[in-house]
Amino acid sequence: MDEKSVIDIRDAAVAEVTGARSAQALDAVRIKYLGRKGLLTAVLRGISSLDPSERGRVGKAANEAKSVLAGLISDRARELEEASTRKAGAATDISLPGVGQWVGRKHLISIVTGELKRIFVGMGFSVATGPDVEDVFHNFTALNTPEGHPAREQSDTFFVDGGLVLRTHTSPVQIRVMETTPPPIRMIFPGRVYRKDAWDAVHSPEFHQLECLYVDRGVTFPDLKGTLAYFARRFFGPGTGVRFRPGYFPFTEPSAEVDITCVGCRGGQSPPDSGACRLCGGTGWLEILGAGMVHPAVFRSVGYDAEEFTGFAFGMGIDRLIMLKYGIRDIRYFLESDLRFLEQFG
Ligand code: 2NM
Repeated sequence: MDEKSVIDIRDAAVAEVTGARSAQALDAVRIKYLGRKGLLTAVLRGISSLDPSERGRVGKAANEAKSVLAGLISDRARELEEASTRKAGAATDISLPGVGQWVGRKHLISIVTGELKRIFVGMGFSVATGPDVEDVFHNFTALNTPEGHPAREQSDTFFVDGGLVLRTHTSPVQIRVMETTPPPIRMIFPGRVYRKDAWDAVHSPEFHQLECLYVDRGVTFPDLKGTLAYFARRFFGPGTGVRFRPGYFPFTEPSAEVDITCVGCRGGQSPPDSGACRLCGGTGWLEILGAGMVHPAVFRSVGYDAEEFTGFAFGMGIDRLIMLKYGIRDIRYFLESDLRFLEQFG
C-alpha cells in the first residue's frame, strides 16, 4: 500500500458519495469505505505492517481521506434528508405571492390584569393563582357556604364529573393559601371564573375576577376602606369618589358593596343632554366590587385562630371594570378575539 493508492481510494469514495441518490445508497458507500471491513479501515489497520519509510505518508493520507469522507457523508445525508421532506413535484415557485402573516395582539383583559397587579403589588400584595377546576370543599364549604345555600344552586354552577366544579369565584385559591401558609397574608388572586349564565351584553358564562385577602393581627374595616379608596383613584383617576353600602356575602361579616362615582356623568356633575345617565341611571354611582371582614367560620375551616387574627377580603369582576373604564357596551367582545376590537387597545 502506498500514498497514491490511498488517494485513489479517497477519490473513488468521494465520487460515490456525491453520486448517492438515497440514504440507503449513501449508507452502503459509508460501509464500503469506513465500515468495520471497509477499504479505508483496512488501510488504517495495515499501517503498522508497512515499511517504516512509508508509514508516515500513508498514515497521513489515510487519516485525511477518512475525515474528508466522514464530513462529506454527513453533508450529503443532510441534503438527502431535506430533499425527501420536500414533497415530490412541489418545487418552490418564487413567483407566487407570499402567505400573509397575521400579527396577534395582547388581549385587553391581559393588559388590564397586568395594570391591576402593578397597583396592588405596589401596595405590598403578592399574586397567587390556583386551579380552574375545584372541589366543592374549596369552592363552597370552606367559604361558609354549606349544602343547601342558594349560591350552590345547580343553576349557577358548572358541575364536572367526580364531584368537582368549575370555580365560581377565585376565593378557593385563598382557602388553599390559608391552608398551607400562616398569617400574615397580603395577596391578590386574579383568574378566570365560571357561572352558568346565559349570554347577553353584561353576562358571560366565563369571566375574570380579581380578589384580595389581607390577614394579620389587628386588620380593621378602615384598612379595607383605605385600600379600596387608593385603588379606585389609581385605576379610575384621582377625582374618583368611593362609597360603601351594607351588603351580604356568606364569607364576610360585616359585608359591603362598594360604589365609585359614575365614570359616565362624573357622579352626576355632568348630566347628559337628555334623560338619565346611560351608565348609572342617574344615581351618580356605579357598583364595582364586594368586600368585607373575613367571617370567623372561614378562618376556622383553614385552621386559623379567629380570636387572634382578623382580615379583609374583596372581589371584583375584571371584565366589568374594563367595560366601565373603556366604555365597552357588550361583554361578548371579550371572547370573540376579533382583531378589529383588540387592535384598539395596547
Ligand atoms: C368577594 C366579596 C367579599 C372573599 C372572601 C374571601 C375569603 F377567602 F377570605 F373568605 N375571599 N374572597 C370575598 C369577600 C369576595 O367578592 C365579591
